[in-house]
Amino acid sequence: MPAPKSALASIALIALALAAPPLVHAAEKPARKATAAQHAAAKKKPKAKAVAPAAPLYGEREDLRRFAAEVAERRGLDADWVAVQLAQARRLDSVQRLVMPPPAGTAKDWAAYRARFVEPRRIAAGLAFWQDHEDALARAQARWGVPPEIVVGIIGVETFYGRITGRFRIVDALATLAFDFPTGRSDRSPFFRRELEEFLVWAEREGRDPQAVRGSFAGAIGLPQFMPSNLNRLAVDFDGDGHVDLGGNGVDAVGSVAHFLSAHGWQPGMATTHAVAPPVDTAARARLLAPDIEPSFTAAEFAAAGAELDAAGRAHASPMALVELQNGAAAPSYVAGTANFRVLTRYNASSYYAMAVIALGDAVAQARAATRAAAAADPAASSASAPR
Ligand SMILES: [Ca+2]
Repeated sequence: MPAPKSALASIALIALALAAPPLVHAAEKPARKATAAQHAAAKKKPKAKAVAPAAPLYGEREDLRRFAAEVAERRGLDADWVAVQLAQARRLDSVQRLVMPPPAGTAKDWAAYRARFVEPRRIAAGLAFWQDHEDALARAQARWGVPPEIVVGIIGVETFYGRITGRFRIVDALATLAFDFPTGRSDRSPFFRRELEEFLVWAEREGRDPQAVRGSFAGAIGLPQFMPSNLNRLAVDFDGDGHVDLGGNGVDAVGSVAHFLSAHGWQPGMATTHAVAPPVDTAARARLLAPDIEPSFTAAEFAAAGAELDAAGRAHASPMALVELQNGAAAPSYVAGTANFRVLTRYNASSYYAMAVIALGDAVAQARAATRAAAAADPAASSASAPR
């Protein structure tokens, strides 16, 4: 049961991400949630190919040829190179299926979603990632004010610290969504055409073979699953080797995630959530829930509506959102989301996503504190590499 449930949750997340404005890259949702389904699809593909014909090549299709010429002209790329790259793209049925919204009536389940990310193996991997990138995480915090546990939470939820970065060829995924976006949901092909253009610009600049780059079905790339536009706009060369490499370089990934959040308004020192008991009165509760994740009410307004914030929430100086997380058939959970909570949803337009990032980051931070405390209590038992 857990598997189908989380797959549905994933798909729901994708749908939310795709509904988000273009500046919000589609990664988070699609990337993360996509991964399980994506993996299954990617694994099945080769077997299916033995008997089924290969996915159709875009080849000489007129709309792609026109697009190639426009991109080359607009971005100063070699027209033949662009045309050759796009002609080799393939339309993937699996990408068209994965981009569709979940079936109507699919119940959201925060408890099940959380359990998928906050589990021992992912926490252990997060602990190792934190120790391996301690300096980069500290530098990112000093520069952009984003705490390590938030960066560690994002990279863990996105790709399990690089274990699941997506197996789709980016050129196939983006061409499919740019030129054969499935009917039956709002058309986002203009967004994906822009991303395909940005992808070609990035590959050319970095000297990468566009045919060899892989990622999520939605076109997200690397440890932090950046969409190509964000790769060009917000990714940083944080280890100073002259390249932005989010595929294999954890240091660049750390800096890029922190820079992304900072660029979207992250406020150093502000909590992401405060504990809250929602108003018992259903009309008052509905009023607080109406703006969804947009921080809209002061602590005084929460109180006036009958919501009970914890002490830190009562002292919070800027507006907050009452965030409801459904738990399937069980009672929903609630938190008060701050402006920084809203910033996390810029990465992936879902409150469930933001909560998973926070919960995983907290779990890894606790594991790290416990490890350090144990090492401090018994230095002889710990190895020379134990964190200090
Ligand atoms: Ca670098």
